[in-house]
Amino acid sequence: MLGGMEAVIQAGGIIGERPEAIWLALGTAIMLLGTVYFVAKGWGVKDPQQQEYFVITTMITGIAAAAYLSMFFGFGLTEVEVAGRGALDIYWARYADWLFTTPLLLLDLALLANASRIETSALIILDGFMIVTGLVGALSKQMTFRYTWWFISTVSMILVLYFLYSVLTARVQEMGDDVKGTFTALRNLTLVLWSLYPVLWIVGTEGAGIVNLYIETLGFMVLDVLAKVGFGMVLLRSRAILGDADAPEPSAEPAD
Ligand SMILES: *C/C=C(C)/C=C/C=C(C)/C=C/C1=C(C)CCCC1(C)C
Repeated sequence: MLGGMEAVIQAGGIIGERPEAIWLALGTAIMLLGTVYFVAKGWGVKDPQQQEYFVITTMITGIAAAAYLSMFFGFGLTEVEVAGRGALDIYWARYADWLFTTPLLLLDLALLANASRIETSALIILDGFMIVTGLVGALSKQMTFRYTWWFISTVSMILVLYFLYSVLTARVQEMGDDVKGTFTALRNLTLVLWSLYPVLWIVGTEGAGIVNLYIETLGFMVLDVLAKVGFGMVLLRSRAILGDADAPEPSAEPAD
């Protein structure tokens, strides 16, 4: 009881010092709830192919929950002295999170589309390059360098998204309606949400500084929750994964 009170007081102190920490706390809670939900939903799954999706998707929200908690505690936070801008607060733990979670999201899509090993590797390497160059940009001390790395990272992202739109989409065309429908929904979700990350970065504190850290942290939290928990909800509840037996029937077929 006393320990609980102390924890609440301490959390209050963190939010008092860093107002954006409220969104990091909320992000931690939602990612944890998502993780628990996916574990519970995947508990009885016996089919190894189905299990794969549950394991990957649960890891995504689990990693994000840990990253959000570390950012809330101020562990995943550093200051970068930027010429003409002063000391910027940079939450580097985001990039550690994304370096693992974005390849896992792509792996879910690649499995769904039955992509080849080489296609999956190309996608994941390009994605890793996007996150690492974004991190270099976030840690650079000159605005010119920061914008240059942002541009390089954004070009990589466009290639990743184009790959989803062309190569993986072509693969899904020969598959059943369940897979096609689920893949298309998740692909479109990914195209829209991922495109917003570089926009938020460039208008936020890492870039032009039009949007302050409080709003930026809220924005990234909403994007992360939709791109991970929202993505997992669509995937793990779909008939594409569960098959006809386990997924809810859209309408009952009368027996003859
Ligand atoms: C769950 C987390 C997800 C889906 C994160 C996605 C992140 C990106 C697509 C980030 C992209 C970036 C750029 C394209 C340029 C600027 C730096 C980044 C890392 C924000």
